[in-house]
Amino acid sequence: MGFFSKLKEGLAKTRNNISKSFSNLFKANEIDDDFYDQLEETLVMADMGYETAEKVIADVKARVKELKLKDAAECKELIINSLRDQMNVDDSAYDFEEKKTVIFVIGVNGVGKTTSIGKLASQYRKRGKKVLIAAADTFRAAAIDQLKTWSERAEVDIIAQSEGSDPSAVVYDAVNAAKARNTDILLVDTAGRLHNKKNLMDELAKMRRIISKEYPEANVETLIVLDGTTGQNALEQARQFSTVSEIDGIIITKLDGTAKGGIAIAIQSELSVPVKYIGIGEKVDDLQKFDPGQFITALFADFSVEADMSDVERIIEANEGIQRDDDLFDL
Ligand SMILES: Nc1nc2c(ncn2[C@@H]2O[C@H](COP(=O)(O)OP(=O)(O)OP(=O)(O)O)[C@@H](O)[C@H]2O)c(=O)[nH]1
Ligand SMILES: [Mg+2]
Repeated sequence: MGFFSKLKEGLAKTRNNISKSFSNLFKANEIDDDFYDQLEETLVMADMGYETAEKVIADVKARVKELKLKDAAECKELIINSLRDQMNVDDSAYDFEEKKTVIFVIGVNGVGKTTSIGKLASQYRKRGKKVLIAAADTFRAAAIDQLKTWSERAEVDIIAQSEGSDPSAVVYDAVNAAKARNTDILLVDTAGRLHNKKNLMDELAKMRRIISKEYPEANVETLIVLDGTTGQNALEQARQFSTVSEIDGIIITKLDGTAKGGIAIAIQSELSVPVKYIGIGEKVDDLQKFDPGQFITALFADFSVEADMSDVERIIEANEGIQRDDDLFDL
């Protein structure tokens, strides 16, 4: 199954929620205050958040006025397009992949940091990059073993020390190995931490200092991993982390099987940090660059029984430059 089909399947529960309330929304005949109230409720119920809902509504109102629309059903595409616009990712978001880069992967316990590193390592390696991973989560021996398993699966080298060793010492070793081996991308796995655990945040800062001292020519990219099944909590985590740490991008995991997939839209729309990758399963290929057009198409694939497919096709067409999986049209 291709990534798009899997994404579509993974978002089935979210889509189910949305489908019902969206269909109801368009049963209204006129575009009036009630319609907008109902739209707000629909978006918020779908975990897209108040801020996003407000932005979409302002946007839709302006377009409705401009196009002199009267009929609620005519707003369907406007809403979908506006949601997609909320998620635009800047072209420069992935520039780091082409540089000598150290990627720090941070986040709270169990969100999918180690798994995402394994998947990214494999994908970068397959693209011809020289990849190295560093086991800087030294809290548990199991964490180091888990990363070793991923390094074998991804066929990339790993730098690790024993359980309980100083994470900064691991980073120091890894940086020197990266320089000696002419590594393109060094991925650093870190222990799960909360933004308010000062010693752990200090530890992160110390690891960063080692990089700037030992490997100043490297680009540093900090990615925070958020668990998509936790809905608004995920958004809150990203907010709080960004007050104490630099964050260059977000990885949203576990978008398979959650009913809270709308959170991806809220995160992208409400934080000034882009969502760069999404995870939709535990296998190595179940992580890809976040593609707003693809995401929206998957989310609204069958939102209204009476929607003609041309709606979806037009949305895809409006999405210039999106990667078209062959199965993207397999709606
Ligand atoms: N379904 C699904 N499971 C995922 C995804 N990403 C990670 N997981 C699972 O989530 C669990 C936790 O993943 P880890 O990668 O160990 O998470 P972590 O953030 O490294 O956890 P700690 O190191 O304990 O803080 C594992 O069982 C993973 O297989 C995903 O996209 N979808
Ligand atoms: Mg881990």
